[in-house]
Amino acid sequence: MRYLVPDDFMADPAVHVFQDRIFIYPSHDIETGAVFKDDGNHFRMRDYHVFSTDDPMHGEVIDHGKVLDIDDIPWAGRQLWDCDVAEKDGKYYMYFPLKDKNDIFRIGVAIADNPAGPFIPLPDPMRGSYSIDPAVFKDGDDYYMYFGGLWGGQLQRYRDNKMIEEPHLEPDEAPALPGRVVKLSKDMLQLAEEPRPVIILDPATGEPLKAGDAERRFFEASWMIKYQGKYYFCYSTGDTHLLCYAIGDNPYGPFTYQGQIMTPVEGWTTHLAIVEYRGKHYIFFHDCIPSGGKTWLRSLKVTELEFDSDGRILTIEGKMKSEK
Ligand code: FUB
Repeated sequence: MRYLVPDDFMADPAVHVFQDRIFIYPSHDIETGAVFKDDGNHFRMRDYHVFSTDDPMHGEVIDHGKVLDIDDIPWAGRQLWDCDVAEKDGKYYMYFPLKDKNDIFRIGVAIADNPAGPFIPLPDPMRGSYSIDPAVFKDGDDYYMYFGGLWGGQLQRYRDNKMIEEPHLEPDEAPALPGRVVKLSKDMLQLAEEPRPVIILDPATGEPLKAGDAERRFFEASWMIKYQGKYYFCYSTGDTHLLCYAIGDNPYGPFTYQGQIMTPVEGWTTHLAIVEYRGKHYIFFHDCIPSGGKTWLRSLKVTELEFDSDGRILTIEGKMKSEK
């Protein structure tokens, strides 16, 4: 394991290979003195930096500088959380969650001519967007955005893509609140359809995981990879601090729960991006060891990820010591 940006606090990595380099799009954690609350009040990020490398375990990591600032987003309220970037026809589209002036998370788009930015935000959030943690996955000519997060991510405020009057989680025996997936429009700027639930099935029963199944159900931090023709939906279980995955036959699912990708790291949140680069798979994540356990000051890490011959991900020990 390696810390990638030892001199600053970066979290929630989204990672892609563009122009034969690894590009990393993290959240930029800052100290504001805000108190820790279950609604994520303490995560008050205000900008994004982009990093790149051609050797994630040992090579130089270039900081391309600040590429988007909250002050440049016309609809901004507060809290720039986990973003992602996709490329289409030589343009780079950043998708970012941000609370609007009513303190409601929406997902915005910013555009750049190259993967290192700078990104220019559109004047309004995507129509019909809500919640947090957008992760964009390209499959053939189509782009899918996975999103959603419980508690501070506000997913419990929505049913059937509509805001409800009394936000609530489901009772323990009911199906868990799912993350969402939606195809993006051809111009990459809007949702092309109504978002659909990302259903995760219990392999033993074939039924959706239950809300009370806190060690397996979805909480936040969606990520999608394709491996040997199968779709691996990866996510965090939030309050049980696990990174898990479930496998399906297409980008919409349903997905069948498989197991843990990583055991808990130091810190409350846990978040991942997996990328294949020059024949190896890498997992990017964060922990709070360098800040002495301050959960709002997280540091970016990477390690190699391996599959067994059946396509199962070998579980990584989250508290493993770093090499640097
Ligand atoms: O960075 C704020 C939130 O913490 C992210 O949106 C979640 O995924 C968690 O990592």
